[in-house]
Amino acid sequence: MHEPAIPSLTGADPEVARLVQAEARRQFEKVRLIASENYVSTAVLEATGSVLTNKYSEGYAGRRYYEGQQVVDPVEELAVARAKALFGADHANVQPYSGSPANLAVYMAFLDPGDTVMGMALPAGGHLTHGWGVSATGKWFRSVQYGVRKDTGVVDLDEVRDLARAEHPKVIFCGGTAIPRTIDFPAFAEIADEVGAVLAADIAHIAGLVAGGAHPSPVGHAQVITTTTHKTLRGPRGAMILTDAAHAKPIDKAVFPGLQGGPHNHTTAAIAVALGEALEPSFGLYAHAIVQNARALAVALLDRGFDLVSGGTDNHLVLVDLTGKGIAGKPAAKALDRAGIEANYNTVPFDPRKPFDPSGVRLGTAAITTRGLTADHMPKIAEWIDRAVRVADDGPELDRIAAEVADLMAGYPMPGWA
Ligand code: DSN
Repeated sequence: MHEPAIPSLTGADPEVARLVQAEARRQFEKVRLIASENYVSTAVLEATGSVLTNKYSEGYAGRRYYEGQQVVDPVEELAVARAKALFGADHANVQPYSGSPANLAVYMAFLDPGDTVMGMALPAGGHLTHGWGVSATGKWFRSVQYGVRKDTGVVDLDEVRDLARAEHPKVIFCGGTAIPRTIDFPAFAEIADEVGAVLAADIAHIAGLVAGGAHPSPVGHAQVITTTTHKTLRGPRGAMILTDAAHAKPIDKAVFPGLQGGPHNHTTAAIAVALGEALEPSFGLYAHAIVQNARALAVALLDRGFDLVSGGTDNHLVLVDLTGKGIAGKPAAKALDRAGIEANYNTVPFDPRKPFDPSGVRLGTAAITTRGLTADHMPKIAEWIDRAVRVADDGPELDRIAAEVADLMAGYPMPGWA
């Protein structure tokens, strides 16, 4: 049953309530390996579902355009203070609705349309909003894109330096969505500094690892840091922008009134709760356990003959190139899903296939680590993945794997399910 219980919803709208219960059960029974997903705590769920959703509060604490901010102001101030304390940043803006709006605020703050931005190409592991062609950031700005080295699968810092010297971007983005290795923030900072660019580190995927000391921090290297709050950081769906003192004002102006109206105060409260949880010493143990699990999963997959981009992982994420297994990413992800293992198909660097049916699947360990799985479980998960991609067309066999998966997960509690 969904936790907290939803009796009012069940009475008022049984159709939606049934779907919410079904989703909670689905999340309980599966091995969830989507690298950008997690399970929030019941406290975060309660804050998200609170009456704070009823309030409008354009502006910032003490400078709002609507009255009645006696409660919302301290909520936002708490979230900001906790964000600054957790990451050691000069300034935090907790209002961006999600990761893409947070990144758009960086453009709004430091670029004019047509100016040059540099980011990691989407198929190499970047994000749409780092200047990829189909995104507004690639259409309305002049975008130059870097990738990874073909021989190592790791960010090509020589290419980054050469491109920056040649193209003089005003903003350089580092970070992305499918980068299994440590991001070298000091090296990016040196390059940005040389060409006079603002360095924006998008740490959406690794924010929880940074907070928990399991990945180096960009603070002190990147003037601007964007992150979602719902991936490894384990908060509600939302985002934050951290800056040094010199870049605070343009970012605040870009978020409001530049791009957004009223912040989602129920989300702000839930972000404050999640940041409070991340400030607890146990969160450091969680962050390190995520990495241990990803490393163990990578080793177990390599033992079973899977090719991994960059040969392994330093963080929460494993990018599997399925070319050698004779199956494409999309049918593999669909077979895995039926087998109770949730993943997303993903391009791999230099992918000869199309983005809607690419060569890889992306796996992450943040959610299963929240459930309490350890490195000892990873060989079993690799075995299930191996079996599922081998029998991708055999529905009954995939169902048998799903039953085994559900059996394991039944022993590991899920916040949000009682
Ligand atoms: N959709 C997110 C992810 O899965 O990485 C990035 O925006």
